[in-house]
Amino acid sequence: MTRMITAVALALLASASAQSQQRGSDAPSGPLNVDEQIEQALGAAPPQVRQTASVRDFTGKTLREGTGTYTCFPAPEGLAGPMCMDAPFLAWMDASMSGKPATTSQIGISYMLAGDSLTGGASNIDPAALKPEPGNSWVVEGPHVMIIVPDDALLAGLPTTPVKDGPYVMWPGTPYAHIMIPVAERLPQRPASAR
Ligand SMILES: [Cu+2]
Repeated sequence: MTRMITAVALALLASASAQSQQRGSDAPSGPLNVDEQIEQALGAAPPQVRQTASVRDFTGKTLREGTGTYTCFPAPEGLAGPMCMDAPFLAWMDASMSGKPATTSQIGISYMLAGDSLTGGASNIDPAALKPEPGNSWVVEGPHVMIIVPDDALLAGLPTTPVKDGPYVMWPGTPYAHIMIPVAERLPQRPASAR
């Protein structure tokens, strides 16, 4: 488990530092302290998960020991947002972040009830994209839940673009396809020229 998280951590850190360099003087001031990281991470969880979740940072360090099955992470800078995931989703996330084939034998669930960061989000078509580019379908989603399934045939029939009126598939046709279930209003979008 620790090794898994470390791999996630390294990939995310690499993305984060690339983003900071690109942002240059617009970079937000200073990193969050531990309490702020915990608070941000738990912001992704519903109340009952918030009570029991573990919190880790992207170096693999445990910031808060939990008693439950969910693990919450603060937002990687410039990408996505804070999230709380169960064990199958955590394993899948590690594979997707390190570019390995991501499969799961079980349903995996991740809460992102704080939504993406305003400076985060993701390309809906390219799992490796780090920022909005023309045509890469970058979406800054509001509060949502994500689900991975063992067999992509189960995704058939869902929209494959980030529609605004219901669930859709992110990263369709890739090994990293998953269901996005928005539960509140979508956030303002980042223009493709944004740094
Ligand atoms: Cu998400």
